Amino acid sequence: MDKELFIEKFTGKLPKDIKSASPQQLHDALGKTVMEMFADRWDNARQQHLSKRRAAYLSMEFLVGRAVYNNLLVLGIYDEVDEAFRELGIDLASLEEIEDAALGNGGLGRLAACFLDSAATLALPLDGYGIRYKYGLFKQSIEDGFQKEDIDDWTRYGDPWSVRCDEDTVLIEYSGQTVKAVPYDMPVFGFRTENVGTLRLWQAEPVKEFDFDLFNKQDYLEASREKIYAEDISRVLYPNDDTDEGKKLRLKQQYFFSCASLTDIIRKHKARFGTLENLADYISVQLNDTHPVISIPELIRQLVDNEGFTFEKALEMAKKIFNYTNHTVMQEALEKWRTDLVEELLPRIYSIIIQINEALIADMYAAGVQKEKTDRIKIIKGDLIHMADMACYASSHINGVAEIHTQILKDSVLADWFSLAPEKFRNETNGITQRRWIALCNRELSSLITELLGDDNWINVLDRLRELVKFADDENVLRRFIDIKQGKKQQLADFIKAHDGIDTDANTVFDIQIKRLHEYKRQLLNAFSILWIYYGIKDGSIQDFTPTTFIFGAKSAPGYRRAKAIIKFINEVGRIVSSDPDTRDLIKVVFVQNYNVSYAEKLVAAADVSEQISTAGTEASGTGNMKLMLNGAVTLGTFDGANIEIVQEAGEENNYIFGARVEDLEKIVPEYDSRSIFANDPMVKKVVSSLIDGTVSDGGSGDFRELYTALLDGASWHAPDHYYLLGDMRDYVETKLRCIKDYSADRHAFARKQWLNMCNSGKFSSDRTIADYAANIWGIKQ
Ligand code: 26Q
Repeated sequence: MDKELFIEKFTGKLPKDIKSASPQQLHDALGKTVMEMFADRWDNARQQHLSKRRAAYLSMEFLVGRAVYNNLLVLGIYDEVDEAFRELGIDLASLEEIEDAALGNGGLGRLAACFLDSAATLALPLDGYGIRYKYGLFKQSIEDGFQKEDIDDWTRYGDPWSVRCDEDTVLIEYSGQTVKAVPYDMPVFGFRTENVGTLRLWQAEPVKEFDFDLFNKQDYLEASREKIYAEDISRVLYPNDDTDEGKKLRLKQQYFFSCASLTDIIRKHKARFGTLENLADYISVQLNDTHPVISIPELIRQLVDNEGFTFEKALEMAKKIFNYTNHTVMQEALEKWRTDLVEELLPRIYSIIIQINEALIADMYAAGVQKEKTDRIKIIKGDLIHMADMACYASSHINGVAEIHTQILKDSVLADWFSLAPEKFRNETNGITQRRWIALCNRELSSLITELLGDDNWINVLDRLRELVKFADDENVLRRFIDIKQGKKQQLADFIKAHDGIDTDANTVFDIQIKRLHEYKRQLLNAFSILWIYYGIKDGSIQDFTPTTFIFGAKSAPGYRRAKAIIKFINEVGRIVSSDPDTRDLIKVVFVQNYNVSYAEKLVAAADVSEQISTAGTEASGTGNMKLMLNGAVTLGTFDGANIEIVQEAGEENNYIFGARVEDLEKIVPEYDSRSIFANDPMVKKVVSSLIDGTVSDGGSGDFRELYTALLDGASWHAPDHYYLLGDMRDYVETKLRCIKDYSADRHAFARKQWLNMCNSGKFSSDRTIADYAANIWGIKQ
């Protein structure tokens, strides 16, 4: 980078008195400068992508987080820009005030962002398509222990990392409404390559801004109606990451970006080839869960209605073009749309879905499939359209996101489809990008790795970390590793103090659980274990407990009552242990506010222990587990999702695994009686009873009693203790206590385990995942 030129361009965009510039102004000027500097590179890469077979990743969520630091890092100009800033007397760290782009809920959205990073870095022609929500995932604060939500206006101070492309606007038609989809493109810079991917996010706008006739007739509200109604479509990200509420606006969102993206793909193809006959040879479309599955009838609609293809030919092409990834085994999350809703909003799409359904039934008949089975897998069942069945029927490849998850898909969730088309199924174990999740967020540990390996090409080839296994018994290296971890813990403690106003002690064990709040992820079990330890210290059954800070970061869907009650409960447990002089120096509970990508970067680097405690068989994969491992944390977890593969790579002896496994649960569940555990294990009884015995307060809402009842009596929609908290509790606490004891008993032996986790995390690079998708699903090349 030419530093002088950079400074000239950059300062040209700032007020004369640079020191008076606000972080927002600095960010805007920096973003624009970098975008200018790399505009040609991006242009070239775009042309390249269009010249060969390429893939498109369709996702309702891209949880990209903060762009600025990551872009500087991957462009290889971080240090130079940092230096230039210092010469100018300004601080690069002040840009921490810039909002995260939280255009996703959690794992599925963050995975999409990691995939784009990896594909760009591997010089693969992959581009993302999604929605440019005006408001991302809500901003969370904690008040009196309760979650409060506020809007997340992420572009409040501008968005220098996007380019609006009016010329590629698409018109989207619903019955009774037409809106514009205007694309905003974000560059996805590859690391050490000229390749740049594009994330194209569509924004909804009215065809007509304002109706002057109505205005003149003094109907002011009506004059702006069309605008408001259009903009509603991309106004806000749905904050649910599980249950399908079947909301009309969400269906509109799905159709909005599916139609816009396919139109874009078709336009570009036609511009290059003048025909669509060879479309399937040049494009592969990945459907990120069922959310974009309406793309299937939409592609067929465009081919048939606009391009003169027969339905049969269009369906055959769709089957070649689409692939489907499933991210969850929860039945509630498999999307189903009411036929009358789809018919009312998208009549033509509805008629095509009927045709696809008929084609499916005819195919099954011809193949001699029994009627009962066809009835189970057909797309329209009763008055519901089953999006996962449509995806399975019209996709070339179907994949799960970890070995165990893919097995569960084959055995149960999609068993009928597996029996009909086993060749379509693949496993693609998730991964994370090591650029953001260590090189950027843990520069200290990265420097040590680079020094020991002699160069930094591990940032492209993460498997090279294995070469560091030999240092596991090197006192000196371990000492430095421990010091780095200590430094990251102190940085986190300082940040928590500044951000949340809470004191923590970096000399304690940092035990961290960060993920969306869900019953199946069992944050409640973690809270119970802390209470257990508290009571154990009080009654003397637990002695010499090593001081530990239990850190939680999680957002609950705003309408998910139990999850919100669990947040309050965690904070109540925190209050109890901190207000008791017997424990206040031993246990600290911190629930950080507004956990997001940027907070995650600080938390993963500082963790000693990674809590991954979902009920076996419920977490499809998990990706936070990989981030914590990569930064040298041990996993305290169940045999679930990618934990299984983590332990396979890093060794069971270097992690802390507990609890029932899927095969155990299959036997246990039919006869499971949480009440008998409650009655027979006094400590289980004591901690669970705390929900209702006056120990803690839910502010009079009755929510804690509801949690209690759910554990012991169940509810109309589930059996008692559906997620097996009581069953796993004793083993969990014992394993946790052993883990914490190991930490203080021999800090070096524990650091050795942590080190070995880092060394063996190479498999979990999303570079590996993406290389596999590229070779085996998309058929795209560098
Ligand atoms: C569906 C219908 C209506 C409204 C919302 C939804 C919805 C939205 C988001 C359903 C699911 C999601 C997100 C799911 C998700 O993040 N799953 C996670 O995906 C990760 C990446 O594969 C896995 O690692 C996690 O295990 C899985 O929970």
